Amino acid sequence: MVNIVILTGAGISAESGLKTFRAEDGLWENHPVEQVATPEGFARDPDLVQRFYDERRAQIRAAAPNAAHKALGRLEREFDGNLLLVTQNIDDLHERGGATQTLHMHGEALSAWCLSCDTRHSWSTTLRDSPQCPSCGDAALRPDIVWFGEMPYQMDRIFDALSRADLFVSIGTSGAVYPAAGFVQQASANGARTLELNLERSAGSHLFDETRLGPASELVPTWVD
Ligand code: BV8
Ligand code: ZN
Repeated sequence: MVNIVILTGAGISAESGLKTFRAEDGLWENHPVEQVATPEGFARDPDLVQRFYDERRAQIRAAAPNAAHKALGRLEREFDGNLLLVTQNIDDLHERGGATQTLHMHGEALSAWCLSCDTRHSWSTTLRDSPQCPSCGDAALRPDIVWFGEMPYQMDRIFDALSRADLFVSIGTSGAVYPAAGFVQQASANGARTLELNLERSAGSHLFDETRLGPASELVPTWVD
């Protein structure tokens, strides 16, 4: 049984019209994203952070999955080995492209987390207008997103899959953010072959057995087929 782990980043959704982190000036209303996407930023100015994610959600809803998302959805359906699709992205384009088991290690823009009763709720509109938790009624909802300085989700499951991987494929990520940027080394250390599909060389390109450069909407379907 062949084991594959795939990691995707903002680059796989770029051709769907969603901004990446590094391409733009990385600012939100003149605040560095690293300041907005943090628990301190949320404590300091929750309304600014909610506006940031309202905007991201609106862009996600207006976006459509591209050929790369659809190719990975096809791979999940047709591949007869073990496939783990891990994404750093908070959009739902993998799901709308047909993938059903996507692991969102940095959370999801369309999910809200209640800090009072620790429940999660799908969140299609702004919580600024209705911050009450549907379960407990407290106004304790925050974006269900892993901010800088917070522990990404399901790391044990990811590390376990990397320890057994025969192939690790990284798609559309700059290799700037940890722990995701370290996955290629873990996979290599466990004997996996490593492949990078990216528009340009990334901070981690030298760590891969093979790097193919180009848009994900071309590279991913070609690789899947
Ligand atoms: C943690 C959700 C510890 C939010 C995100 C100093 C050194 C090393 C590490 C650190 C350090 N200081 C701090 C850290 C840790 C920090 C970190 O790595 N910081 C970086 C900036 C140095 N990491 C963390 O804080 C993580 N947590 O470490 O916890 C801990 C331990 C114990 C207990 C508690 C805590 C949490 C990080 C998660 C932050 N949240 N996202 C949101 O989305 O709003 S990160 C966010 O940025 C994304 O999710 C993503 O992960 C990252 C952006 O990376 P990419 O996805 O790669 O996007 P990017 O724009 O960078 O690159 C796009 C690529 O696509 C480019 O290469 C481009 O060429 C390519 N591309 C473009 N178009 C296309 C394309 N490719 C193909 N086709 C195209 N068309
Ligand atoms: Zn609650």
